[in-house]
Amino acid sequence: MLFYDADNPTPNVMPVRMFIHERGGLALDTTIISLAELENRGRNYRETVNCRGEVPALRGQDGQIITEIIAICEYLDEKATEGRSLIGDTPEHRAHVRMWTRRVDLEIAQPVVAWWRGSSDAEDFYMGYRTLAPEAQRYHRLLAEQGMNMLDEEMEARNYICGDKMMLADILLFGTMFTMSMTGAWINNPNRKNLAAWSERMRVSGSARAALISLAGAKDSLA
Ligand SMILES: N[C@@H](CCC(=O)N[C@@H](CS)C(=O)NCC(=O)O)C(=O)O
Repeated sequence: MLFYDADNPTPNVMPVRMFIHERGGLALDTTIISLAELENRGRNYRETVNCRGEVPALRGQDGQIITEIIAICEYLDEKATEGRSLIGDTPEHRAHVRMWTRRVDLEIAQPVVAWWRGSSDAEDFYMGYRTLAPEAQRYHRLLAEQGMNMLDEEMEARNYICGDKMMLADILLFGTMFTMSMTGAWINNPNRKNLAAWSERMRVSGSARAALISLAGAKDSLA
């Protein structure tokens, strides 16, 4: 399997990197695609890997290309030869984890990314390769704040989003919030006490720290 990673821990590659470390039992080759040099928007990458010009991507065991964070993580979870499933061990558990993964993606992660994509930094970064909506930036922040307020309340007396263990929902949300909070301090509001405690728990975890460097750099520690 070949993982198409980025040159930085971006909101979309960070969750996959973290998932791989936390899951265990996965042997992958990694290639770095330079977003800074727009390699992902070049014809070669679009024609041979992802026609949407995005990372992350994964070339699976049969050569098939898989994109979209959640699809990649679900595939890797099934392919792992040891470690702990981060999706769940029973139909009920998997349904619970998938429900929360979808909620945090729709209600927080996507609005947070859309908020950043409304900034002038994003306009410079994408150079016209994405249709951006700067006029909706404030709306996206308010949507994300609403989602985080709800989750903060729901996480009273819970260590992780789905209960007592770190699962895909935690990894997806943390990867986005952590990377995006570098430009948006509002994302980590300490007044959302449960979410702040969860975020700190996630930040100090071994998989979050390992995910700060690319999987190419971390290859030895994965072996
Ligand atoms: N829906 C995709 C989103 C992928 C995505 O937006 N990736 C960003 C990196 S964080 C990207 O490739 N940005 C560069 C660009 O669009 O030019 C997923 O779930 O993986």
